[in-house]
Amino acid sequence: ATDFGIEKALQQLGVQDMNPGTSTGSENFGSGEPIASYSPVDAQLIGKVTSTTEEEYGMVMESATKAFRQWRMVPAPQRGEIVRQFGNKLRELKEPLGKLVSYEMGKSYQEGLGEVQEMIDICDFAVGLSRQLHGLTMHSERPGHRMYEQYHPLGVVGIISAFNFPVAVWAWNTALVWVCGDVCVWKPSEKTPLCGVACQNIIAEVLKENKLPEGISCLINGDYRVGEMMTHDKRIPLVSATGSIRMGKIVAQAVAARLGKSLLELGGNNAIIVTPDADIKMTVIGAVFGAVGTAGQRCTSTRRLIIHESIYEKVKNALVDAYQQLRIGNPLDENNHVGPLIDTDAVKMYEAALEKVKKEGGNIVVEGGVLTGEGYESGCYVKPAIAEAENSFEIVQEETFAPILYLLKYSGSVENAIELQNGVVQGLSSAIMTNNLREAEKFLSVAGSDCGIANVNIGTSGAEIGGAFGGEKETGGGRESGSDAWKIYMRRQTNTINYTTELPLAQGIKFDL
Ligand code: UN1
Repeated sequence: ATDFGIEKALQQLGVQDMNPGTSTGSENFGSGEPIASYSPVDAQLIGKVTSTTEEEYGMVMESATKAFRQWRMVPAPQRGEIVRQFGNKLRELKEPLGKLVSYEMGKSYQEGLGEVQEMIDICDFAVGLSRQLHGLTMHSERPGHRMYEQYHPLGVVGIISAFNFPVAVWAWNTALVWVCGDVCVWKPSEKTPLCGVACQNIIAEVLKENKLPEGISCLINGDYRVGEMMTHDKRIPLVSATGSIRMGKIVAQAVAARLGKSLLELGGNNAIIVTPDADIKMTVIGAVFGAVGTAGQRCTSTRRLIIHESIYEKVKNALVDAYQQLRIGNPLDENNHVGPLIDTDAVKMYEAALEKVKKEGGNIVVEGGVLTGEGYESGCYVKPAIAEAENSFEIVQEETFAPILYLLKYSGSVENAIELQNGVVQGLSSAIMTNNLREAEKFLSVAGSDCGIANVNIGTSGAEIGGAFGGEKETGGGRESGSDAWKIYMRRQTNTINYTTELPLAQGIKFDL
């Protein structure tokens, strides 16, 4: 791995062989059990972090709670200035951080850089937002009264993120958290803890340079037990969690039991509808990138293609051709398209899914398989596969975090395709490939896609930060990133002020004393 500059990147990011996994910004703690991070690229040990003990968690929460009282008093545009500085540091460290993302998670270096770019972009967005945390002014029904609403900071926000976007998901949340006047406690995935340490080092430096209190950005590490400390903690009004539907249901119930808020961004089962009017060349690019990008481990990855019968064979053949061109290997080598899965457990799930689709009657058109031999020693490299299947298959209804694409056939009008597309429990991303205006508009209409993201002539993945990101149904309903997603990080207050000497009651009620 040294040939790809990993050692130097780790050094630039301040990541050690052994890292304290708990941090309040200026203080780092490390007495819990170590978590080792092995690269799926070459199975090398990259480094270790300690997991957060209950006592350390208590120290973090004390720090965060205290920092919040101070941070909320800093005017929002000045909070934006701190986020601007953080974005600039990310610009300086884009290459090493992109490299660490690629090496620890396994996505291509290009995608690692893209992920850091998303962090930079959300910082820019948040800086602008820091002057636009607007509420409305309404007309009171009473004379001499003024009514308006305002948004105030909420408190300590808990962030639980997944391995597949080990740095960007935190940033989409925390850049907004900070301009909104909140502080964050972040638990990254235990599969990518060093990305968490690297990010915490970057923000800790910005906070130190600005003599800001520790606790504005906190890091904790560990498995679900550490996550549970946050979901059960009444001092955390909002928990933002990205991950599986299974995890999301546990988090949502724990947080709801204390009437806290959760922002959930869970699994997808994203489809592209390919109609007779589709541009086949664009369809193939969109579908292949959607299915094999990040080795099929994005929550927006394309899992299903719903193809009209009249062009089914043509699209299938074009895909098979395209899959023959794919180069699988070290993601730091820019000649490769597809890197490894995150670990050998993920490989087992990929293999089980392929077995299951065959058992349910599916027909494999591009064979999968685990790669062995030189360059594939980690055992995490798999061949992207394509199977012809039915939407009703159990395995097609599930989100398998791997590069397996299911081809489904539809006949008749686009409504039939929309029904298949919506016929899953997940509701994250969706797309239609068509040059037919009626089909496109139908797909976007009230009777169209039921997903949080619906695209025309674009694939399902690669959403921009400017839009609100998230999905419906079992995807959890949360929205992160752009548009007005910031509102969930604030508490809302309606204010009515009477500037007369009378006290008229609303609804015309008379109450004379
Ligand atoms: C995720 O996989 O959790 O739309 C997020 C995309 C990325 C985000 C994916 N911007 O593919």
